[in-house]
This record gives sequence, C-alpha cells and structure tokens, in this order.
Amino acid sequence: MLIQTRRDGFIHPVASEITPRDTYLGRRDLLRLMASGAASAALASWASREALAQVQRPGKLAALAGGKSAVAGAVTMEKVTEYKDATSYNNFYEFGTDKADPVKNAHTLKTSPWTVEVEGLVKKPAKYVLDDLLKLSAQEERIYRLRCVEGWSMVIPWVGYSLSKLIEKVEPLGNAKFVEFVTLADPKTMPYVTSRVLDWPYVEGLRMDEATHPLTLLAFGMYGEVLPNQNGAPLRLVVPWKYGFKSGKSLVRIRFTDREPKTAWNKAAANEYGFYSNVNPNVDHPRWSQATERRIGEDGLFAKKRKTLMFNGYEAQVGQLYAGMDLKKNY
Ligand SMILES: Nc1nc2c(c(=O)[nH]1)N[C@H]1C(S)=C(S)[C@@H](COP(=O)(O)O)O[C@H]1N2
Ligand SMILES: [Mo]
Repeated sequence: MLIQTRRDGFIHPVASEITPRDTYLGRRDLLRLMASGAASAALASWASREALAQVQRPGKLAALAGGKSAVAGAVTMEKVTEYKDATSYNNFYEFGTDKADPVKNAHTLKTSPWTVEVEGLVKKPAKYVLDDLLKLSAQEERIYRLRCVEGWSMVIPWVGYSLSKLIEKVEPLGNAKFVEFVTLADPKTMPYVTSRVLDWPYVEGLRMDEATHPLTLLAFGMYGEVLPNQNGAPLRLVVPWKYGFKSGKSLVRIRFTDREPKTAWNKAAANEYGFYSNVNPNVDHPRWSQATERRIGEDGLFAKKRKTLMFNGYEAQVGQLYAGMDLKKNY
C-alpha cells in the first residue's frame, strides 16, 4: 500500500513508501551492486530482514482439521511462497510503514485474551472469545494468492473457514447490505497508531454477497500454524480476489450495516483506493499500472514479472458478483 499524507492541502507521497530496493533486487544483484557502493542502505535493510526471518514460529494451530479445502478455486497448484518471505515482508501499518517493520515490531501485540464483537443489523449480535470463534466451524487449508496494489504477490497456505459460517450464525437482517471490519487500534501495543498516516482504527468493508462468498476466508493460521503477529494474529480476513488491503488484520469488530462502510484507504486517498478494490489488470492505479506483478521470492533484478489476472485468477468463482457493473467506475 502506498500512503499519502496531507499537509498544507497538498498530497505528498511518503518517502518510505517508495519501494525499497531489497524488494526488487535479488540477493546476488545486491552483492554485485554493493561492490559499487550503491546498495549499502538496501543491504542493511535486507540483512535485518534475513536475520529476523529466522522468525520464531508461533506453533501448531490446535483447531486445524488438516484437510485441504473443498471450496471451488480455493487451492492453487502454484509454488507456495517461502515462510520466511511471507512473514518478513508485510504491510501492517500499525507497526510501521516499511515492509520490514511488522516482523520487527509486532511482537508487542497481545493476542490473548481476544474478543470479536459481531453487531449491527443482525438478529443475534454476539461477543465471541477467540476460542469459541476457532471452534465455530472446521478449519481447512486454502492456498490463495494475495496480491498487493503495490504490484507484488505471494501464494500462502492459509488456515481458517469461510466467513459465511460466522455470518449464518448471527443471522443478518434483510436490510444488512454491507459488512464493516474494524481492526485493533491499541496505542500501547501498536507504535504507529499514534501517527497520522491513517485514520485509525484500520477499517475495511465488503458488500454482503462478497462477505458471504465461500472464498472469503476468516483466517486463524498459515502454513499449518497460528498466524504470526505480523500477518494479522489472532484472526484476519483473506479476500483473494481483492487487493491485499481488503484483508484486514487483527479483527476486533464485525458490523452489519445498510451503508457502504468508510474504509481506511478510501478515506486516505479516495481517487486511488475505491471501495471495491478488485484485482483488475485493466484499471491502473492513478500512479502506476496494475497489469503485472512481482512474485515475492522471485525478485531478482532480471526476474520476469507475471501478468496479473482478472480478479487475481478467481474470475470463474466471483466474476458474476460484478456482472453489469462498470469496473472502471467501481474500482
Ligand atoms: N489492520 C491492518 N490490516 C491490513 C493492513 C494494515 O496496514 N493494517 N495492510 C493491508 C495490506 S495493504 C496488505 S497487502 C495485506 C498484507 O498482508 P500480509 O502482510 O500478511 O502479506 O494486509 C492488509 N491488512
Ligand atoms: Mo497492500
């Protein structure tokens, strides 16, 4: 995600958001560049990522049923991204705006006790403790691509169950049209929620049919283990056909509403981040193309970019949700 801040009425790109070099240079390329002295800053950042990438793994997920998903399209045969890459190159602005910040800083997040409030236009509002949510439905593994609007992607074996299982349980009212997802904003454990980069808490939203689509995953783990803090522990959303930012991390409130929720990125830059945010190679971000993507782990200087697929490759499953909509207007 690229952020902009408003000062004196002007919009400035934030310097740290210019893609750090370690994200597009492979290690060998860096070593070569280092000989020229040009890459010391990038190398420092790479080295700290490498060191921290010996991440302590949080351990087994007790509730994991173990089976692969039966939901159509939920398992890809593509090569899975390495664990160390998926857990050390993150966007989680509550812990800093650099990709290497969350793995360094998110250890302060306290994931227990944890409750999630489900409220708004539902017959059965409820406050769930994490254990009850974990047990609400059988968990399964789904291997989804996650593509960031910044132009990189990963393939991750997530663990969880369809959000629709929780939605069925609380019985939305007929006038519920949207679901708002509110994430934790705790200044004591999240160093950046005192900054002004976003209007905290980080909020996301889906239309009701998107939220109840079987591919929309409430995730508690990845790689067969508990979610690492930097990836959104103890629970997050994964909406595989939308840009990564629609997949809110560390959820604390799920609210059913009749109005389109005001989402964090839309509030920050409405012309750049619309409500829908479907992965769409035909609609450029105002400042760069969305036609291709770089797969994390394949990021050598000369690595070929991949063509971005409509709806991130999930068109067969979700295309009909947008039939008749102008996807240039509803970006
Ligand atoms: N609470 C919260 N959720 C968030 C974000 C964030 O900054 N805060 N970043 C989003 C963005 S821009 C992306 S690309 C994905 C990244 O998920 P990952 O770090 O597990 O790859 O998380 C999304 N969810
Ligand atoms: Mo993102």
